[in-house]
Amino acid sequence: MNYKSFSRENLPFNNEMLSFWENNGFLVINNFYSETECNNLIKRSQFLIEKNDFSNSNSIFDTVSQSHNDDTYFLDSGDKIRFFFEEKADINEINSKSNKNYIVNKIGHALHDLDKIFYKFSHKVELDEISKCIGFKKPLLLQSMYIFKQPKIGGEVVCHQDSTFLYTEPETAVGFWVALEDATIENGCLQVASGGHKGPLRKLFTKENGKMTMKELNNNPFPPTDTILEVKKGTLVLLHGRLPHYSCENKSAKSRHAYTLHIIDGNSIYPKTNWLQRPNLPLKGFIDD
Ligand SMILES: O=C(O)CCC(=O)C(=O)O
Repeated sequence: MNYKSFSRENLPFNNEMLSFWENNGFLVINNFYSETECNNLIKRSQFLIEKNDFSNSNSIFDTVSQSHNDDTYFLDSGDKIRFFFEEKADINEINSKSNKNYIVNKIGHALHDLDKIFYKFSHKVELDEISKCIGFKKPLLLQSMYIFKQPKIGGEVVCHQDSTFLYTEPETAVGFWVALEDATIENGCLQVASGGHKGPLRKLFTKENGKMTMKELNNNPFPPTDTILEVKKGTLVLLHGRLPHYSCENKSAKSRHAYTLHIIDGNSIYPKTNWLQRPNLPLKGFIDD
């Protein structure tokens, strides 16, 4: 499906943006971040990788096999900065030392609070305004991820709804996804099921008896991901927590770096059964109180 994108000049939301968001469950805002802001974040991710010692790490992030789900390195990462590898990367001693920038699939999940460069990128007054325009009373930044989609080996992100993993009562999760490099069909851009946020939540990733379980809530298949979001560097994409979305493997020679931030409303209940818990790091809004 073709879709309309909007520009920074349209902010804060006009009526057309609001009705696009309500009807489709996503919204694309071009040139939201400058080239320099994107480059600074890319450089920072490289710095964080260089600084980190990977010799004892082996946590792979793979949404196909979901092998990370029982992994305490992953499950304890909600209030930390942790590094996860590509499933197809050759994680050996040499690559873990001298090819570090190529083997990482993503960094998560509290970059927005713990790193000063990511903090600045994430805590923006315009993001606060957008969240209020789409109905948030008390936006809280819950999770951040730097996703690399490495050339040739960048893994698929299987079709999912974000509320499966970041559940509140009532459901409030929204994703702010930023292209740090041009995202195309070749390097694994986002693909969404336009309007699919109006369907039910299909699954819930929940802690039961101390173990994470993927519980089926509704077995209706997702509608097809009919909209390919090929976007330029600096574009911001808003994703409703119920919107089915996916990105394919990157078989091309170009990486597809992206940064994604998920927020919830502080006026909702955040159950203890969610995988992401931040016992030592209270959630914050976009702007300092
Ligand atoms: O960047 C991707 O490929 C997937 C991102 C995603 O699923 C999300 O931000 O919720």
